[in-house]
Amino acid sequence: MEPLKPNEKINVEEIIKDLDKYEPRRRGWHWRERAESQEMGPFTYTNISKPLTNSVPLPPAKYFDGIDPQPMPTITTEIASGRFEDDIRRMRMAAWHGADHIMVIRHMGQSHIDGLMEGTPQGIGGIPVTRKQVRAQRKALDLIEDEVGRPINYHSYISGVAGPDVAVMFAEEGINGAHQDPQYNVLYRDINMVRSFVDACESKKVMAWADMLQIDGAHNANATAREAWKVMPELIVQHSINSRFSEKVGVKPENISLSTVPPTATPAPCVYMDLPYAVALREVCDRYKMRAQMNTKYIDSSAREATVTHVMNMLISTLTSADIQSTITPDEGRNVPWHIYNIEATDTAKQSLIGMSGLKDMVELKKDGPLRETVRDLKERALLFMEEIVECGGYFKAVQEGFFVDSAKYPERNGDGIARKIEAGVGVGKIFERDPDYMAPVTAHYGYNNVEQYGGDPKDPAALIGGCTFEDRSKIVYIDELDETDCVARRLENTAKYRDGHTIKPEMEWQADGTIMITMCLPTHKRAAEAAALEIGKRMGLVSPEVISREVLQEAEGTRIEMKGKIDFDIDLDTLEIPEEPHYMSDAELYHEFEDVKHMRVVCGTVGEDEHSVGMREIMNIKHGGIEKWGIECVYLGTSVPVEKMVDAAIELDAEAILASTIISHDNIHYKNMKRINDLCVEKGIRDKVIICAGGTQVIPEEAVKTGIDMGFGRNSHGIDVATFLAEERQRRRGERE
Ligand code: Z97
Repeated sequence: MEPLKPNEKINVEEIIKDLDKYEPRRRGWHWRERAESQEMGPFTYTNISKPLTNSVPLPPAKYFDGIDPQPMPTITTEIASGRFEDDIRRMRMAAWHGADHIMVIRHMGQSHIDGLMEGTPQGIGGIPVTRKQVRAQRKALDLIEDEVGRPINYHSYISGVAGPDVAVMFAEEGINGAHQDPQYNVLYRDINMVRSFVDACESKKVMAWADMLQIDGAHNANATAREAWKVMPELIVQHSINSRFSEKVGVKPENISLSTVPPTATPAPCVYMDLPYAVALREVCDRYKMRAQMNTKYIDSSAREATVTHVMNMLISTLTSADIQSTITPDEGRNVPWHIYNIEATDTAKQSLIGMSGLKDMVELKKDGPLRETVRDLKERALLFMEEIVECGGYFKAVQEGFFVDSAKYPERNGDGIARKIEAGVGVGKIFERDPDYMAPVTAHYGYNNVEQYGGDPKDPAALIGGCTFEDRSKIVYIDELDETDCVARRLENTAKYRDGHTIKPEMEWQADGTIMITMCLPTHKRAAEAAALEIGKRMGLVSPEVISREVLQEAEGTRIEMKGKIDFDIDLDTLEIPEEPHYMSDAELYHEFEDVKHMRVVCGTVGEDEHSVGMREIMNIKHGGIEKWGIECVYLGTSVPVEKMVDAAIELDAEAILASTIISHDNIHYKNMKRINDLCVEKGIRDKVIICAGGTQVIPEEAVKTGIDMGFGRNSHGIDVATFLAEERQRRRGERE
């Protein structure tokens, strides 16, 4: 496909064309690379990764020529809209903001489906993961990674009763990372434990062959436990079990990543509790990578509060380590998986990690005191937990006895752990011993392939059939769609008119969903505020208004409400008058013009019978970015300055410009005064020497220039507007600019 153009939408229809012929360009995970130069703009960083070729920098970067330093950790964004085609556009936005690990959340409960799903059905809370969907998204990411100039890792889940099938499909399709942890199946999906661990051998072997990064599922214990922070010893145990098991199957330690989560959040003293846990985990599991995600157990519907939790979690990542910083959507509490929150969270991660980079060069974790004591305590508890698993007869027995996700801090027990029976669960009894004449002429198979009896080579078992799908892609069976109605083609048909570049509708989740969010402060108590908000939504014409967040400002005085709703009309861009973007010179260009090229003196004042002074001062004074900032010398003549005095002062002081403020507009006196200044300058023979500008709230620039002056500045004009004009006008007069 043609490379993407930054100012053109990604063409999803093109991406899904000829998907049967698409071949992934690589396998394996990609880590960010350290930038050769740690200098960027005016700053020296300690550990930034290679910059992107196309990106959206953080908003204040505009003060520094738009630099966009990228931290070293990979940044994950989790995407869960339910329509994979809309997710493709979301991925592109996220990549431009700095995400390079796209984690596709799957439709809830896919774990229970014993086989591959096909086609592109719509999902709830994620997408049904299918070959067509991953192929389309990996193909889109190929284009997106070329556009941003950094490889992007694509990720989903190898969990559930179809784990090995999904693993093979992911290996075939060049998927770069996946969650794989048999404990997840057992504890949270009630899948038979024997089946889960046997399947995990097969899945992990395939993942190892495909060089995928494996992320475990231990974080679910924290999210599920009644008192989440109490499972800290167990979290260490779960991470250790899956990691060692994976290594034994053949996964390289550097491809094993722990899904670690700070176990608590405010109002707990969370850093005090979470930091020792993070240190203990990293010390016990020091061979592996850390994928840090934020706490999502204790979170409400306030994006502000969730963002603070996210940032505090990243403080812990910075004080310890994180190879991958996950972001989730820090608004998980309100369960609205919207584009804007993927981007916000990615920006929050980038901003925090860059802001805190180098912290450890200055701050050291104490080697004694409560930190070390708690670290030791947690490690001992984890070790005792492990020992008790062995004593009771092994992992399966321990699960049966409810060792896991118990809400007490080990070795205390509440007896409320998730207990599963060895002889029960989804897929029970579906493990069969291999027959003596069993034969598996495939690559990356766990255990013996038994190909010798048919003349095969155990080192290359698939050679017996001329290669399996890993060697010969033509053997992959690509199924396009199974359902003619629940599929991407139908959905794209329904939204076709919104892709013509002319018609738009707001969207949060899916193309043209029409969703908008409104924030309001209602001066009443919470229940009344909610009801009032819905009424406001109705009267505004919103379809299905729904309050998604409420925060008490004060019981009687007010409630902050966030409400979503849909609009049911389109906007035709062709009917809009879109004003041109204001144009400004950069700080550097302005400093150069007024400091290096030539000093500029200007005379300023409010003309006529006009005592207003605030506007003129704002334009002059450095405090709010007035023109003094760039070295322009302002001689202020005061208010109610006669026109003659303005012009005479310009002559006496050899000023290059006259800046006249004129607020009063009765009888068009403002324009009349502008004309008088211009005429007087002509009369006195200095018109070609001075630049004349006039400003005020009632000034319309087009009308102002009709009076003969050079420029007018209306409402909302600032120092930068005036300085840019003065510099450019001067350059025009020097013949350096058209
Ligand atoms: C995360 N924030 O980082 P199904 N396997 C594992 C999982 O953790 C999950 C699934 C499968 C979270 C994202 C929670 N994780 C969401 C190890 C889900 C999901 O729903 O069982 O079919 O798959 O992962």
